[in-house]
Amino acid sequence: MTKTKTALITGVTGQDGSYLAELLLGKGYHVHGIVRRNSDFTSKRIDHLLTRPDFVTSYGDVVDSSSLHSLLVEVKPVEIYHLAAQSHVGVSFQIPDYSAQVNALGTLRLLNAIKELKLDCRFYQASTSELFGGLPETAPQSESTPFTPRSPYAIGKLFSYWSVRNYREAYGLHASNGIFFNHESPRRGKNFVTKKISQAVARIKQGTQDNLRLGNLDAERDWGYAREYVEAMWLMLQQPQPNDLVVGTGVRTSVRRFTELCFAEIGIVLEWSGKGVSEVGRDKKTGKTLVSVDPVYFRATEADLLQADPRRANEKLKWKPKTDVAKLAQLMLRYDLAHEDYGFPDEA
Ligand code: NAP
Ligand code: G4F
Repeated sequence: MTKTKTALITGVTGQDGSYLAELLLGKGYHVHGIVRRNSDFTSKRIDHLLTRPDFVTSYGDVVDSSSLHSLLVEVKPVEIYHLAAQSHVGVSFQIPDYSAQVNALGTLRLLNAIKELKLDCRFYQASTSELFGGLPETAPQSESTPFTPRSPYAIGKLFSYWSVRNYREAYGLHASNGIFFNHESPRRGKNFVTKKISQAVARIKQGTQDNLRLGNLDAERDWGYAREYVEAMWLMLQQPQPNDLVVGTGVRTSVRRFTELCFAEIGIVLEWSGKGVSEVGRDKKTGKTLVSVDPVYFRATEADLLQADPRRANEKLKWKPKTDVAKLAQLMLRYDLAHEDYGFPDEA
């Protein structure tokens, strides 16, 4: 009889955590999710899983070593997916110390607990394209592109990246960094740019919002679909050897273009005029200003251009994303037209 595998997910209430939990449950794993204490429930993305006997959650926090240690002893996972983070780059400029506590030291705490407990498990760390810093001259970015992090978020994640490599080399842990480029979905947090745009466009269509204020329209990102990307996380832990791999689509799109794609879904063609903070996007038919620039969303330092060179991961994992950015904008917009909040069934 084969023994059921138990996987532990930190950040299970987040976008990726919820998709990963679904994927692993579908593969027959027992899934144990770590949930941090908040002033209210944050389980919207996993509510549909909470009644399953093979899905369990416990309170824990990656800034609390004792909770991590106790959970590892109790759960004895064979795979750990460490997704918990203060994941907002812009916000990390406002709470740099906390962002480092979570994004840098949180990983170290987990790695060290695994080492101390001599736990026989595989470890995935949610690394990020933000490590590259988005300098246009380095694009597209691969595993061999130098790291030039440009935010407290990215600097914390760089510490985590090297901690994973160090524990792998020093103690032989099967620990991997998934250097993932941006991935979005209807479950994306509402203060990330794609979801902010798709939700605003849906509300404009429904007459409950007037216009949309954005920051840097020129920033370019390599946007994929989160539901697909969690499979690459799992595949990384199925490899005989741990590795650090870049995962993305290889295609870059500006914030301005993503905005156009969403408006096109409701039949509006945007016409842009003005420059910098004076730039606006108007409805070509009516002339109404629908998009304007608000410097409050600018970052002190920006990653201008992130575009993956994902060839190594495609080859090693035999995996490629299927959803392009136009399809992604469409599925997010359609979801937001039908739902005011997360909830299920969603985009499937
Ligand atoms: P997300 O939706 O913001 O989810 C973050 C998760 O971390 C949430 O479950 C959150 O809990 C939890 N968390 C935050 N602080 C915590 C703490 N101190 N202790 C325990 N849990 C904590 O992020 P995501 O988009 O799913 O991303 C998952 C991971 O991948 C993150 O590490 C992110 O930095 C990384 N990443 C994401 C992308 C992307 O494009 N999505 C790309 C590269 C890397 P609450 O629900 O209570 O807030
Ligand atoms: O959606 P964003 O906030 O995502 P960002 O900063 O690229 O970070 C995301 O992807 C990373 C991987 O590269 C992850 F590691 C990280 O955890 C997170 O998931 O911003 C995307 C771009 C930025 O250039 C930002 O300046 O959009 C620009 N932007 C323009 N207006 C805006 C806005 N971003 C936000 N959040 N809100 C705006 O109004």
